[in-house]
Amino acid sequence: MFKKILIANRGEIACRVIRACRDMNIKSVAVYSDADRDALHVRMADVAYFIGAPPSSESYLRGEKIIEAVKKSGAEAIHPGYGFLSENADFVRLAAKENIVFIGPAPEAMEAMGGKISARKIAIEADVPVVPGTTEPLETYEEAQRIALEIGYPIMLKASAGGGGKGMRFVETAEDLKSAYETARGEALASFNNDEVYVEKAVVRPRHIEIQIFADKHGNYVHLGERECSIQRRHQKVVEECPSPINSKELRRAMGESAIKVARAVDYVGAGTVEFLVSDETREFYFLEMNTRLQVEHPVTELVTGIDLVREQIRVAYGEKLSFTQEEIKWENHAIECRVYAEDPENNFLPSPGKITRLRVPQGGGVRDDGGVYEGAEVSIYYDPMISKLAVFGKTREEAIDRLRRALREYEVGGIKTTLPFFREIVEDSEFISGNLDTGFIGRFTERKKAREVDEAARDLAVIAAVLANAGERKTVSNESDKTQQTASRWALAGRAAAHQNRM
Ligand code: MV4
Repeated sequence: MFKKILIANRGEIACRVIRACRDMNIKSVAVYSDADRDALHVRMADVAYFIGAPPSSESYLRGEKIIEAVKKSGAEAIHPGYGFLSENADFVRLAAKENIVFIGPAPEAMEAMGGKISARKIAIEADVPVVPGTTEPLETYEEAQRIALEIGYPIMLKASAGGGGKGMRFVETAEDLKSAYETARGEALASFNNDEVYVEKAVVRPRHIEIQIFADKHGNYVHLGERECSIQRRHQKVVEECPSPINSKELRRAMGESAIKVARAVDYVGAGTVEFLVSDETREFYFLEMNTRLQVEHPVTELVTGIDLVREQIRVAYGEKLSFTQEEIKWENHAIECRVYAEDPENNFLPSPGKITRLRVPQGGGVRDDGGVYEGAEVSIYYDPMISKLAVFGKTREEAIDRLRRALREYEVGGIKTTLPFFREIVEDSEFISGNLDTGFIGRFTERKKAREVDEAARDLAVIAAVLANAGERKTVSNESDKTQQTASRWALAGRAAAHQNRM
């Protein structure tokens, strides 16, 4: 086995990988920027190398700096985590030139799945269902018009290089096409330096369900089931679970087989995720894209299958065969994960950097917290403000939700704002509890929350009005006007205080 691995990442995922290394008696090497001198991953690793200034472009994205650290440290392999260089084919080639093992797929597989149009073509050739639409970039607006009419509105315009919803437009009718086409292309060019867009038929109320796959260098392919990731805010996942509330044996097997077909088509090696849209009405599924990395939400799959995905990544990269067969994979229990961010849910989820003055992490049965910070640590403005992933499991989805409520109640973070209060509301939401999850969930949830707050404010006002009116009446019947007025204003104050408390 490898003796030393460099982790080309930071935050919780660097800590997660360091833990796997330690479990396997492999030495870990961290890299860090100026902003991360005191970061948890640096403290946890066996050794750490400084790689540059705080902006990612001057540190965690500098391939040559990281290769230099690998050579100095004597590490044999690089674990890229997610984000940063994890899907950068040129970086994989740079490592290969220096005889360093990249823990992930070959650069060709990465490139084949890098563009959405290219990925769609591969899926179609592999006989995997895709959403009806084009397999070439649109040349002109007129072409978009013709195709949209052919497949029927509503449609989606998507940037081939897209991600995070950039360059993506939902188009309801033909009237909206022209401006949507132009803004999608403009946004794609500005964001990805590539203005290729294509058309897909819009799936109504889709669910986002993805399949975890794994392959070794000996041609063995397995799938580890699905993750439901339909709860997203601005195209960022916030809650993920396994199994999907709409899981059935048949759907899992069909989606799993399709995912493996896509992976085989590019000779995939390692951990990968194949994303699908699933129609909530018909349960039909359509290939969306493949992510050629370990995903943020991998813990829910680990909790349900009992497989350590990072350990398996390391074994496979070393050349070992998968440690399990498809038949040996069993799905037990139900797991749910919340991404805890240093963001203010009361202020449009604005990042809330700063010093963590207090940290109490939930513990006990069925709880796993993958964190990247400690009490006293700083949350920097330079990177993604996710501070931890709180994952729980229970025998059933209901039990998992109860566990999640308990864990969220135990969780305390001081000094910065976090998304914990937002999750405490989600776990009480009737649609969430019933598993009625689709891509419109957060929108509807936010509307319900607003309506509730308006209701509460109206009720508080009614209480205050009633108290004041009552005081006014008493004033007219009695003649102790001074005393009554004092009583009335005290009641009004109490009313306002109660109203205020209600909203906390
Ligand atoms: C779609 C879609 C409906 N129809 N594609 C793709 C990337 C993801 N970030 C948003 N995507 C969507 N693609 C077709 N043909 C609806 C969405 C979508 C969505 C998907 C999953 C989770 C949340 C979402 C929120 C808005 C739109």
